[in-house]
Amino acid sequence: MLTLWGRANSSNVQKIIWACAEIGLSFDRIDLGGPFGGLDDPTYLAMNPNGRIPTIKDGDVVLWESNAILRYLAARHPQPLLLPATLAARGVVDQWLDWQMVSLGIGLRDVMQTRSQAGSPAAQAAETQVAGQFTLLDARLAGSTHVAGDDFTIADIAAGISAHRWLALPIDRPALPALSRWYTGLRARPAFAAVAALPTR
Ligand SMILES: N[C@@H](CCC(=O)N[C@@H](CS)C(=O)NCC(=O)O)C(=O)O
Repeated sequence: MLTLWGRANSSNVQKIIWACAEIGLSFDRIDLGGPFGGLDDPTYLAMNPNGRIPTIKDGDVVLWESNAILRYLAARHPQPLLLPATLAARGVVDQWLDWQMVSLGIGLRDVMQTRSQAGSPAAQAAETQVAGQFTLLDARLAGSTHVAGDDFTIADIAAGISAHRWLALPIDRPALPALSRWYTGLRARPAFAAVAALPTR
């Protein structure tokens, strides 16, 4: 059985919970990080020297970095198809996964970290930056059913978790109709129920 380390309100842990639900994969989850601590435990650091969550163990395979875990799970469980077969289509999935991690995810982290100073220049700058990234995604989704093309992939899981968190924040947001249409579709997926009720903070 797969083991997943990480607290359930972590966005990066929620990506893995959602992917497992899409695949129909059972797992044991061990709370770690935030109020649970344990990130500097030598046993944990031996698995994940970066001292962050999530980490998974699947048989002899130990992996950290949430988007790498998404790629692994999708490749290991080819049904349902969460990662396209052709190199070109996989490249598009990778492109959006890397964008989610570096541009969207970091921007969203800055929004979360400045929430206690709402209205401050730092908070406003973080909100403007991340709104720009979601506007970019909205433009993409205006011409594409899903993030990486016609089909639902792990790129939708990564970006969808970020959107789920952003849309739950009590902040001003631009109207993004294509993003709204896409997010409504994600929420309607049966597997989304695995994360819908989890706290986003
Ligand atoms: N790029 C890493 C980021 C990992 C990360 O920063 N995780 C956060 C939670 S989302 C964490 O470990 N925070 C420390 C904590 O929970 O105590 C990934 O995607 O796995």
